Amino acid sequence: MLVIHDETHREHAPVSEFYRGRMTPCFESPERCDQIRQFLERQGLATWVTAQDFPSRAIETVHCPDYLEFLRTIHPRWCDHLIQLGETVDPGQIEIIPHTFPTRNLRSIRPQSIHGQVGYYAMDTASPITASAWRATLAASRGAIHAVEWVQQQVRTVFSLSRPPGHHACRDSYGGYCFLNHAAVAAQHWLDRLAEQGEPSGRVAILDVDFHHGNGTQQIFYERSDVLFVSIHADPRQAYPYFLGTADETGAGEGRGANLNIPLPIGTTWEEYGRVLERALQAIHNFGPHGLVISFGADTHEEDPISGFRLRTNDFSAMGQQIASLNLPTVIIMEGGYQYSILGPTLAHFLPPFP
Ligand code: SP5
Ligand code: ZN
Repeated sequence: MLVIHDETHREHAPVSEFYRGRMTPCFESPERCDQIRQFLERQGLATWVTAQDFPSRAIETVHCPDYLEFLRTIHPRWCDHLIQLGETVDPGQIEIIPHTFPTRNLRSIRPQSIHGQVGYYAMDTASPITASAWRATLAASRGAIHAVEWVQQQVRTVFSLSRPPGHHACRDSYGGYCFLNHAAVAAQHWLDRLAEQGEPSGRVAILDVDFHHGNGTQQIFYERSDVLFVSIHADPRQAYPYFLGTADETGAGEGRGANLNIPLPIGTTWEEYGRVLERALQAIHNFGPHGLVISFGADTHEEDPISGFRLRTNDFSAMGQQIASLNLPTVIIMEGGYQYSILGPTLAHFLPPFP
């Protein structure tokens, strides 16, 4: 398996997130990628490639300019603000977390205040912005773009091993540890490349098998017919992101019918998961895409500390086999998964069925 990886992610190492009314350790850490890399290396399962920069407009297409400007500049601006208040600041130690949000009864207009801006673009208090969040998330999106370049070169499957994850990031908001939506970037870059190659009516499917609903990916493509979004996830009545991900969200406008959510209850085992995966794959097959992007989360594993499904390590072989039987050029993007010890074994079961 060709695996794209870049060490830049290590610079983004958030220490704590605000959760359940207190600061708690952040599980979304560099150790996640380290564990997977070491395990795949030891098993001889990967051919490693470093993420490179390719000319692409995909990030600018799926995200808003003001949001990208915010992500790029917020950390230094926040540090300057603290210095002006007379604080002694070590930027490497500063993590930004919002405290006020433009909910329904306020006006959702980008405010002047730096505190207001963070709340304006954030969806939760559990996604700290570190000094290197922008560099790391940009490197991860670069990996996704590079992965698409490889599947254009006759490589059937490419895995982009990266973090922070991406599927909760919307056109202009961040959350769930995600800042740029790498799966959306990959799909967009793929369509752009198909158009360049004389295929203006290209189609790409995104299959999201992370435990959490990929609200960002859904939002980005909700009104588009060229991208089918299919997600199997914990019922939002029981799990993050709480406010999106029900089965009646099927797309709008041109995108009507191009969004399929399959929510499952906490406690779901492979028996039920494998059945609904068949349904998801049938929908992708019917869509007839040129390529497939997988948002892969290892947080469906029974040992994940923040989730609630009961998949076992072996089940990921079956999952890989089922998805690989679609026989499509495939880009796999790393999303969640927080039990460090099972991350390597889980990927080592999921990846091999792909050609
Ligand atoms: C990509 C992904 O899997 N994001 C998941 C985001 C879920 N965040 C909401 C739950 C936060 C739970 N954090 C527990 C950490 C304890 N220190
Ligand atoms: Zn997740």
